[in-house]
Amino acid sequence: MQKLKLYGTPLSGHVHRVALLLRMLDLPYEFIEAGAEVRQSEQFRRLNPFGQIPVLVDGAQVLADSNAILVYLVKCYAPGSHWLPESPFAAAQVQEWLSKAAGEVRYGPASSRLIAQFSAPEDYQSALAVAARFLPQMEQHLTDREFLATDNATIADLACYSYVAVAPEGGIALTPYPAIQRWVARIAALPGFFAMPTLPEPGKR
Ligand SMILES: N[C@@H](CCC(=O)N[C@@H](CS)C(=O)NCC(=O)O)C(=O)O
Repeated sequence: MQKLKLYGTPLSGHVHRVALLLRMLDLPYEFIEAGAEVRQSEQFRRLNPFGQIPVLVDGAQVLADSNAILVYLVKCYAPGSHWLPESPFAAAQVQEWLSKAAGEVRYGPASSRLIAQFSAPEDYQSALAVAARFLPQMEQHLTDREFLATDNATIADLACYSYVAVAPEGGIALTPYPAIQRWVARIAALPGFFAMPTLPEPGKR
C-alpha cells in the first residue's frame, strides 16, 4: 500500500499539476478515481468539505487545494530545491504565478475548457475575455525567460501548465503565443513528465 494517496480524475488539470510534481519528485502514490459521485459522498466530504479534487492523503495528513498540495510536497519531500526557492524575492515570484493559476488560468483557459468539454455552467464569453487579457501578458513575460518565476522550473510552472497546455480544448488557440508554446514544450521535456489525456478541440469532433 502506498503512503501517498491522490484522489482525482485524469482529466482534471488541478489534479494533473499535483500528479506531475509527484512523478517529477519520483514519489510513488496511489491514484484513487474520484468522479462526481465519489466527491458527493459523505466519506469524501470528510476529506474535503468543499467536495473538490485533488485531495492528497499522506499518512495522517489530509490536504486539499492543488497549489497548497504542491507547496506541501516540496516542503516535505524536496525542501530547499528549485521547485520552491527560499529567497524572499523568488518565493514571492512563485506565489504570484500560483495566484495567477488560481485566478486568470482558472477563470480563463480552464473555464473555457470546462464549458466546451463538460458543459459547465460558466460564462464562455467571460472565460475567453479573461484568457484574451492574460495570455498576451504571459507571452510577454516568457519572451525572454525559460520558466515563469525563476531560472528553473518551480511549482508555479506546474500550476499554470496543465490548463494552459490544453487551452485549445476550450477553443483557445496557442498559435498566437510562440513563447508560451516553447514553455509548454520545455515543461513537457522535464524528467517525469506525463501528459493529460487529450480531448478533441471544439469543432474537430
Ligand atoms: N482551488 C481548487 C479547485 C479544484 C477544483 O476546482 N476541482 C474541480 C475539478 S478540476 C472539482 O473538484 N470540481 C467539483 C466541484 O467544484 O464541485 C484547487 O486548486 O484544488
